[in-house]
Amino acid sequence: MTVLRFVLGDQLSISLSSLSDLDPANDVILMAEVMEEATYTPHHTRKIAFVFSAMRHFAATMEKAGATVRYVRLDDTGNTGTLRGELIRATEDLVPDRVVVTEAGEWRLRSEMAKWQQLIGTPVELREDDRFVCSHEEFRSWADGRKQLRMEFFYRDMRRKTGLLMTAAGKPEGGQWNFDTENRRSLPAGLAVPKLTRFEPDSTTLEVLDLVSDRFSQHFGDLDAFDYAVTAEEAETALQAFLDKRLAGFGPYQDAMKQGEDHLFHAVISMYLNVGLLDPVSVCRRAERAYLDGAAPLNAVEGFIRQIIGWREYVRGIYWLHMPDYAQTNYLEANRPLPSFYWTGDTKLNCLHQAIDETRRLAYAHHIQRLMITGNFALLVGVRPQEICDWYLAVYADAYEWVELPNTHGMAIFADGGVMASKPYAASGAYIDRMSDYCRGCRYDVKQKTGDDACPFNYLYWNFLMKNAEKLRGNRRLAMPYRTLDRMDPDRKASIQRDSGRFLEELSK
Ligand code: FAD
Ligand code: DLZ
Ligand code: SF4
Repeated sequence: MTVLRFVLGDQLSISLSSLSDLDPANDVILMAEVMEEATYTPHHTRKIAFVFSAMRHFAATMEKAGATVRYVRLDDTGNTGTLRGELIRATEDLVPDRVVVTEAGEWRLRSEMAKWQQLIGTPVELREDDRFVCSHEEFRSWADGRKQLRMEFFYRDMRRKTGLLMTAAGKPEGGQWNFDTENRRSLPAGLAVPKLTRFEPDSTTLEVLDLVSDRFSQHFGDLDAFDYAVTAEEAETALQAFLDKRLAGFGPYQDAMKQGEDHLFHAVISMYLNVGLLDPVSVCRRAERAYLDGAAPLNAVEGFIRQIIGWREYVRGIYWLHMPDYAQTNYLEANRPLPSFYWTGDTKLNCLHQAIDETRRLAYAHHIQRLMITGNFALLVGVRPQEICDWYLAVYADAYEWVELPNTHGMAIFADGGVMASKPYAASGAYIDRMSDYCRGCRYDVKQKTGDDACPFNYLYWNFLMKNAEKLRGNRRLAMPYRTLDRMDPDRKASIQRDSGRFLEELSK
């Protein structure tokens, strides 16, 4: 009895639900590099290379373990270019008794999967993706009846469920759930930042790099000096280097930004977690161990674990709870096209230039760059939700809609009207100046509030609050800025509107 087990490019985990009862003697694993998945959004070339190389390495690992893999390369003759086409071809060739597949992470593909059985006329068993702490069902029942779905309360439940950083008495380690008051510091001058571990491309990766530079030359992003981990073992090495050298600094400096330091104290593991090369709970247990061994302080370890069992699980829950309608909302009625410099980095606003340039080089930018630089700017100038979401989905190596969309649509641009965030993450230049050294190298002056040389974030921030007053004034967390606005001198208000009008007009050209 042959079972065809279809494994997608972000399902590269030996413990995957669709492989749990693999019979290597009879079953066939199907994996396919297809144009449709590589182009449904114009993915960064580094992301395509990473996914294809990791897929090829995973197939080789499975074959070494005795499994039979039908691996379809992008340039193989007969490649239909779609996952459904490859499924049809494989079922016609192999005539399996049934197909087993773990549900896709993105709504687009998950809803297509529901039609596969009818399409091929063979039973298709869709299995839950159990590489997460919280199932769809569990999130739904957590959300049921709650007025507000705040991450902090969800996170506490995930701590209780996993037992991570919990005492024997069932209390949070250190007597608090959250140590962020000890975090969010700016970088002290001269602080040395450990370098990231590089992985030299092997012959498989080199072949993929040639393929990608040949077939996707029109896509955004640099492919030079590709150095990602592409196997579970390499991802494990990358994680270990983070735990040894950067975890202790993760807490205090997780919101800091510095020109020329692309990763600072971040883990740089999201792309590995999201394709399954690392397991989220194991990663957290390793960080917890570092705390228990005295190698990293509690504020850093708790903050790191919160990102994974808190934020990562929570955004996935929100996505599946509200899709497909979630992607359609536009609470602030934002209607501006995405400025073209998001694709080139060609802007005089140095913070934006740095964040976009890093994104182009590495398919990576850390959270605060995504939220408070590119996200904040899109929020303040009112970029159309779909255009900014499509950009984030395309440009980051870790981008899959289940995690990208709530972070962008909800957290960064408030297009969901507050499902995710209790207020818009809008900030003026003062925040960027406090958390980075970008302003020193900028043509604009962050201290100036109005006029040609003033930092555009300064007037755009107040302009945003004025423009959206009807929708935002009632938000208690914005009471203070609205009080300041109400007391503001009318001349100052007029110059804010004038400067913003001029800037936005220029942006539209
Ligand atoms: P670290 O800062 O070291 O954090 C450790 C891990 O925690 C990450 O690897 C990630 O798995 C998890 N994590 C941290 N913050 C979040 C979060 N807000 N949501 C989900 N997981 C989180 N993350 C993605 O994985 N894919 C995306 O497409 C994505 N798009 C984003 C878009 C916007 C506008 C914003 C503001 C954030 C986005 N994030 C996304 C979340 C976050 O920015 C990245 O997970 C993080 O920058 C990855 O780098 P790191 O591994 O060095 O993370
Ligand atoms: C991201 C990606 C890319 C670039 N290419 C492929 C591919 O050729 N074949 C494949 O099976 N998966 C690919 N992926 C990952 C899928 O896009 C991902 O499985 C869906 O977006 C669902 O999360
Ligand atoms: Fe960005 Fe304003 Fe600072 Fe320039 S001055 S880097 S635009 S915050």
